[in-house]
Amino acid sequence: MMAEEKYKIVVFGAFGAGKSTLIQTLDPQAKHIEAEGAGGTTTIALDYGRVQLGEKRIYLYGTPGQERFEFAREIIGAGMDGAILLVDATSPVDEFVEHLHTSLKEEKIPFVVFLNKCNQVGARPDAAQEHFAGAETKTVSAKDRRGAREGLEKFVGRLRPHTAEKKA
Ligand SMILES: Nc1nc2c(ncn2[C@@H]2O[C@H](COP(=O)(O)OP(=O)(O)OP(=O)(O)O)[C@@H](O)[C@H]2O)c(=O)[nH]1
Ligand SMILES: [Mg+2]
Repeated sequence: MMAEEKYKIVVFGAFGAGKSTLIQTLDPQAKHIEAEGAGGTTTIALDYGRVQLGEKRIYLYGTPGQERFEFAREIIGAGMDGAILLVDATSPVDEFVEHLHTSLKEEKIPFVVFLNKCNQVGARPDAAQEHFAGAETKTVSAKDRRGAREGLEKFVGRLRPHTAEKKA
């Protein structure tokens, strides 16, 4: 039997940054718990998808972007092997995104910053990149499967697989 490495990767980011879109693009069969929100749907619990990259099996969890769901983010994030901080590059980095960024650093979670919506007019990935200086960043569109897979593969390449000692 082929050895399989497992990874739990959690996607964080502000309301509407594109977390659900990213997971749906990476796994078209992804599942999602949502509600009607202002101007569309919003994640109220989580997204869940799976991606196979060679021998690596990636379990992807998306978190709600609204600030009041901090408790959900804590539960979904428990035992993660790595995180994607998904940032909307069409708007300035705000306090909430900075809070997510600081939390990942404080908890010493390996993370990559995906600068999203780079296919959209008005995207300023350069400004966001400057903000996250020192972190691994990648410009993406959550709608572009190839770029998203590439970014995920590169990031997971520097992680250690999931082990039983971590709480799931
Ligand atoms: N142009 C463009 N639009 C995007 C991209 N990614 C997401 N969107 C759009 O942005 C909107 C919000 O995307 P979602 O994936 O629902 O965002 P989310 O981060 O899951 O939002 P919450 O669950 O409410 O926190 C949707 O209308 C998407 O179609 C992108 O790369 N480019
Ligand atoms: Mg969502």
